[in-house]
Amino acid sequence: MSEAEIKNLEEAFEARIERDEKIEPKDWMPEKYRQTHIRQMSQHAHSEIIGMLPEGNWISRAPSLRRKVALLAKVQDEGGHGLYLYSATETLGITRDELFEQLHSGKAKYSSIFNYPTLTWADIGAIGWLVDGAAIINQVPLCNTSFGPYARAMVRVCKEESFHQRQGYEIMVKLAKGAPEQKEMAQDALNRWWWPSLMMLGPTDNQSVHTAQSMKWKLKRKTNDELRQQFIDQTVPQAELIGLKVPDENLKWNDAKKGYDFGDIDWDEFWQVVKGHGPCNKERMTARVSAWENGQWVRDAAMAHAEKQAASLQKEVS
Ligand code: BYC
Repeated sequence: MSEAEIKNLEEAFEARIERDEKIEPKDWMPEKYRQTHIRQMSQHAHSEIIGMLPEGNWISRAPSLRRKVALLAKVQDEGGHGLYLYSATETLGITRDELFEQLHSGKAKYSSIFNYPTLTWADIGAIGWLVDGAAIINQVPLCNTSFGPYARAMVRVCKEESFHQRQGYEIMVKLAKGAPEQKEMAQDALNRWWWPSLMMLGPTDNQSVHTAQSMKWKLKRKTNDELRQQFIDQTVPQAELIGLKVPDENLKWNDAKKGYDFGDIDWDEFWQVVKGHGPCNKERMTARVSAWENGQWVRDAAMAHAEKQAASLQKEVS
């Protein structure tokens, strides 16, 4: 294709983005748009799958049958989100095997938040309330993202995330209103998960390498800092309502900006975790890789069954 032809295609593409048209898998798109989507969508899929691990840890130790059923459903939903997102990413011309290879070799990232341990039952409450809460704030704008399959996957994901957030907050409400030891447990979980939840929304806008281009392509509809501010403004009153204290001495309502001012985030900690040196990075990857290896016989059996079915169908036809 000549340079002039490519330029025409690029202009037509930018015009479609400008008109808020959805870009579909078979449409022409710039290679960088395709690669950026593979990067973000696959990281999102990996986060869902790795995110099942810290919570899965508590399924067998949930304090009641009702809590166990709710947690089981939540973790299953996350498996489902991973599957929609892998399928949506595959429409961009990369295979599932390649995506898993990128995760297992450490080439692809997944969310920093899942490298922290779940030490008590209150952590399950804190994850639902804070982590799913931050995820909803990040993902609602993604329902309107420019790439069709990602936007459509996000609609269902967000509906399920809102149930996840409620089940988490409900756990926190119960603990905060319970015995002093239970309230203490809830406060301790909030203390440990608050800052990592703020980090989860990504580096500050002046440190974010991808935001400017992703905003132009309408992949991202809000910047990392905008999402973080929204998360803080939404969550602080929820903590106050149940008598818990957000662990930030500098947190203060700012009437002029109609939002909270907040303390400094420890970005060194964030980058350490992203680079593989968080408290549970090794544990998470080991669990993930061994699940993949131990599941080889299931994939082999499924393939053998599919081949057998195809062969017998072929026989019937001929
Ligand atoms: N962790 O230029 P930036 C869930 C990386 S799952 C690790 O701002 P971008 C849930 C970033 O990838 C929630 N890495 O990037 C599941 C980039 O590195 P590369 C997951 C991070 O993409 C189970 C570099 O830092 N949600 O909801 O414009 C239970 C520079 O960053 C992180 C999604 O994935 C991080 N936190 O913005 C409960 C949502 N942040 O790729 C809940 C979709 C940044 O150049 N993703 N990095 O090597 C996004 O919205 C965006 O990708 C981000 C980052 C806001 C995360």
